[in-house]
Amino acid sequence: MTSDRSAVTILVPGRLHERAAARVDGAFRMAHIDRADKSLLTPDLARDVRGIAAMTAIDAAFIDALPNLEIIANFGVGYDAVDARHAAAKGVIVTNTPDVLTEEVADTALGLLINTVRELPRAESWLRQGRWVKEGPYPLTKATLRGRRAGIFGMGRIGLAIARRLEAFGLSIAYHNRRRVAELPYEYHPTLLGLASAVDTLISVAPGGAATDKAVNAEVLKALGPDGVFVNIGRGSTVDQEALTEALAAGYIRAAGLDVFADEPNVPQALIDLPNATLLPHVGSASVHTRNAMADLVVDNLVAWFSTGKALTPVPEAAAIVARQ
Ligand code: 8YV
Repeated sequence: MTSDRSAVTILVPGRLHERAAARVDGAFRMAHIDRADKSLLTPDLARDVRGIAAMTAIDAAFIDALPNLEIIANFGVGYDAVDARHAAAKGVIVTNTPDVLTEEVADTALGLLINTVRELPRAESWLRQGRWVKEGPYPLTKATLRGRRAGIFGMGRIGLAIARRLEAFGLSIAYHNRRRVAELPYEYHPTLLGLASAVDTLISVAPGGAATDKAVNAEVLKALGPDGVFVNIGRGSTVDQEALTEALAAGYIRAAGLDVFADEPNVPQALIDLPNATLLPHVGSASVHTRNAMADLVVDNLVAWFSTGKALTPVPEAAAIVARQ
């Protein structure tokens, strides 16, 4: 534990939310480098860094280059870009930003689902382009939410918040998760393919990482059927993006709504060209309100760690680590 926080060096590699950076600067000694690359560290800086506030990937080599590192505070609930297992093995705690973004991301998921099924962005373009006046009403949408069976891939906090909303919309709900979640009234499927076969609307909220890499593949997509809708609000890595593009182009499924992509911010032109893809630039949690709350939680974790020796929201890999004196 540390009594004088202003003597603690917190490294900010790359871009960080403005409010988080301002608070880090006020409470600690903040250092900045352009990216999380060990070749940018001077020997003095490498020795001094005790914490990182990160909105970028932190790999094992970077962790290894910082001998006095104690904590990596990740901006975001998803921390697949941080090598948390390696950090934990070295006694470095990793924190993320759960809860404060749950409702915002669930709201976005529902908006994206409705936009995808009812073609609202295209209908708005119809009006803006003057086609309502010239050509008449926007064509009736082939798809509807009515009667849809929703399947949620990833039943964590956000998955549950989406399920509650879908219930209010009158949809039936099933889910796939690593484990069945006790006391949930929704039908559980032990495999993703089993879930996809049982529903026509698959919403992925699953975290990134090796266990979910390209889990939503051609077979899973085809199992949704020709009226199938796929929505992704989790991570782009969980989907075989080429297979998805092919499924949309060939009509194996009806439509997809995507907030996340395999190689952000790069979205393949083939996907952009598809009229049955509704695409958002990773805005799930992106309101001023929610990003401020996430920024505060990043810094509150650092402050708590260096003043009490306990982080507020450690990720599971790091939960057992206790502060160095
Ligand atoms: C943010 C997210 O876009 O929390 C997450 O896991 O994906 C988003 O809320 C991201 O953290 C910003 O870097």
